[in-house]
Amino acid sequence: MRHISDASINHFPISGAQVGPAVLISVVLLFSGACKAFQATSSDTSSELQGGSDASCRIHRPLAGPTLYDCTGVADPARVGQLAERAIKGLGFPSREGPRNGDYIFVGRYYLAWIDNTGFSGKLNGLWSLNGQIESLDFSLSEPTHVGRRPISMLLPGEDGDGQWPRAYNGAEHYEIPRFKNGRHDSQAGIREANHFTDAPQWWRQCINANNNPTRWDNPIGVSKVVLGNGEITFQNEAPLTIVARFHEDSFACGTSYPVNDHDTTDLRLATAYTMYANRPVISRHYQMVNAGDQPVANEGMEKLIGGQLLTDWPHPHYLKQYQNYIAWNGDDLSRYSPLNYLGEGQSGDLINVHGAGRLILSATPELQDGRSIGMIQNIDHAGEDFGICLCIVHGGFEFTGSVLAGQHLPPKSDASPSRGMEQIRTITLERRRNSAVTKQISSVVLQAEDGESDWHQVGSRDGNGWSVGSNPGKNDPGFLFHKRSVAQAKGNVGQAIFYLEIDHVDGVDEPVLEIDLLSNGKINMAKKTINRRDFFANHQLQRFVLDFQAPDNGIIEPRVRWLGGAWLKLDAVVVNSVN
Ligand SMILES: [Ca+2]
Ligand SMILES: [Ca+2]
Repeated sequence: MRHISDASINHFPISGAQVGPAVLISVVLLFSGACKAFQATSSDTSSELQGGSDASCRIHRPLAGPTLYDCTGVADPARVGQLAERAIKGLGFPSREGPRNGDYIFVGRYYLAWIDNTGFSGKLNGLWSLNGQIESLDFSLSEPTHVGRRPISMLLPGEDGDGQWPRAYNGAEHYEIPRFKNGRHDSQAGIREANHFTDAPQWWRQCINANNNPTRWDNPIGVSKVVLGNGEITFQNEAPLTIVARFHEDSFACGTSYPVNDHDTTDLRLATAYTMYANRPVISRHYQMVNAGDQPVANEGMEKLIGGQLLTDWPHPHYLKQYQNYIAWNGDDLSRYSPLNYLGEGQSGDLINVHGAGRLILSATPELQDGRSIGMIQNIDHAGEDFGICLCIVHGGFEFTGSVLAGQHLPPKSDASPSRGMEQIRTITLERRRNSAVTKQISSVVLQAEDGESDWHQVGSRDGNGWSVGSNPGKNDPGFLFHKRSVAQAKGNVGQAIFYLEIDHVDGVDEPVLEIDLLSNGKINMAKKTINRRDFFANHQLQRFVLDFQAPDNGIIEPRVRWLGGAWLKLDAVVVNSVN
């Protein structure tokens, strides 16, 4: 595999632990039509270019933490920095994996976006809808917690605030191009990125998971560039397409340059860009193939770029982001969709719904609502291209799916100049409410662990703001750290129970330490999860663990935490949020 980006590693003062509130605003630059182009960083793989004129965006370039492009028009830059900080913290990622130094945050009137450039290549890994009100700019979608409201990303990574990546996707967007050898489908080409797959089939994991060095989260992939325009900023990336999945024993090896036939390869790159707008609730996604090698690319038929954005987990969609509820094709009129039962019960294969081109709107709510409705437009329809949705149970995501860049024919490079194919654009639309319908409130109950006595707690003791149980292997019997507390629910409510937990040592034996579950009316176990020691990211740091549910009947649900008898653990609170 060719790493264009290796030279840049030493230039970023990367320290994953420094993403935080105090560092977001340390350098403020202003660019406008009068400013000259300037180099953004000391890196030779990332640069900024002045595009149009009359733009007025502030650039906050912190010593640590992502570079912030503030195009909101909000007078107080600290206000925008606070929004970015809340968005970053709300994802719950370990500092190395979340928004950090080397990455970009864009903020306009209608959205805040995390463009990842460490471990991923110019990828939109977080997207938050904003209310468009300059005087009181705020998130459109957030949920109650026991310590204020948490903004919720419209994309899958970190949507639950528990620092989780999609289980078998590279961040919030995937790309793949089928490759053929010996007359059969041999493998997939794509971009090798940092994420690791958990329960994907082995032929996907073998290449993606080959590099398990923690430093894989530190590096840019390919070459990135930021172009400052007129009321818009474009985040570009160009990265090599190499083999990322193998289907046969004799398939092309992981990381092989793009095979153009059974024997020859070429340096084919995927050039992508996101254009973000200061005053429009849309995002343009650009795709282009670039041949920087010596062999011609002559793709036919199925040889096209397959991919799309990951909106939410599947079959566990975020309770406020059930985009499968309502759908509109080529118009504004949402109709009930819900092709599958909640949590995909009975689903045996991926459910795909695609058109050749057009406009698609998805909504969790019957009327468009900021942060809970999203759309996509694909204009061009080359032979065999399509776009739509996949409720993909195999890879674990609800995605905008389909394909672009079909039938690309690219000559080899000429002298030093690569040949470039045509550019194709998809438009992501952040659909917004167009009437004054009242939004249904989230119902929220906070259960503080420090409240109650032995009736709530079988083991442990009050410990400041929570309830803890000490490590005493071999002596303590397992028992409930928290139980017998109920929250009323109406039949059909969907929601999430959020457990705020802490451990003393992450680095001990990686064994099960806790079980969390949810009972309905004292008997039906709606959801259950076993938590291992190394599911915690850091020592003595509060971390969210969540269980999704749909109430099967009117009555009560009981969130429980069962200690398995080994490790020191502390519960701060359990929050139960739901909507109907
Ligand atoms: Ca990253
Ligand atoms: Ca507490």
